[in-house]
Amino acid sequence: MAAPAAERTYDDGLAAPYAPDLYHYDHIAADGLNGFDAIDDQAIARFDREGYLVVHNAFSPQEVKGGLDGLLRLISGEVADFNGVMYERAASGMPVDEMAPEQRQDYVRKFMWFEQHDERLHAMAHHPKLLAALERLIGETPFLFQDMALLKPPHIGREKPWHQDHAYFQLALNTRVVGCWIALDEATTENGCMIVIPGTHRQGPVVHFQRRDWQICDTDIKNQGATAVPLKPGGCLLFSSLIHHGTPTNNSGLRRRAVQFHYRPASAPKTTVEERLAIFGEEGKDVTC
Ligand SMILES: O=C(O)CCC(=O)C(=O)O
Repeated sequence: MAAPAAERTYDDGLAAPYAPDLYHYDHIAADGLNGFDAIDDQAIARFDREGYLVVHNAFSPQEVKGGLDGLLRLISGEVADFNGVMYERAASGMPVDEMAPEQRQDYVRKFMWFEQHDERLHAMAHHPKLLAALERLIGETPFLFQDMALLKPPHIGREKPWHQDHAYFQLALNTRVVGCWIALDEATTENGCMIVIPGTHRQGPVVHFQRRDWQICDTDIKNQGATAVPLKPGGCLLFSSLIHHGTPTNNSGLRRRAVQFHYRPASAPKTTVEERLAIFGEEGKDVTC
């Protein structure tokens, strides 16, 4: 059973209009690697320079199907101790409880903390080749500390405004954190693929504001050189937690399901919310949005 309407959780961001050029990009990522085995020293150097790496065919069609089946199983409500589904606000008047999971997924914004609840999703997050690549990027044993998926459903899938993932994490700024965003459908510039601004991870932290989301102020975004990262199912984007990135609204009729995992060095100590906000928060800072 899906959660009854009263217990349903909704995305707390704001689905509001934004400037048409906010997600303008100058390039389409064209320098992807073919599989995790292709990550060599040159690729690691590119990651350090640009803040991201594109890996095509990182997961097999069977693994992608397993991931999608896993998400549908979690949406169906049959996993009793899983309650990490968050719906788009646009679903608030919809009878999603009466829908089959296949239809219900088109109202889901977000999954949190799911990988422990489905062995196929767990296997993606702990894929040996992914972990080996992460060990090289991070410089020590990677530790999965967050799993999260934005499904960005057709027509209603809200944007994820420009941000740095590190602004969400209780980890010291010099902690090498790598995100892995895996396309389960084809992600295109029409249905809201990832857009990154290469090199911005080297500019340090940017103050975030609570606007349509916890985000970088729209007017602080300098998206010259922004690069869209379309991916086929099974392709993935590895990216620094300090790179500026975002995704526009899905105005298309196409699904754009994806999962995302974040890894830190196993030895990295945690900091506090206060320490994080002293760096990324607006309070006490002489800046406006
Ligand atoms: O999946 C998306 O649309 C954006 C994901 C993302 O940037 C994030 O969750 O930090």
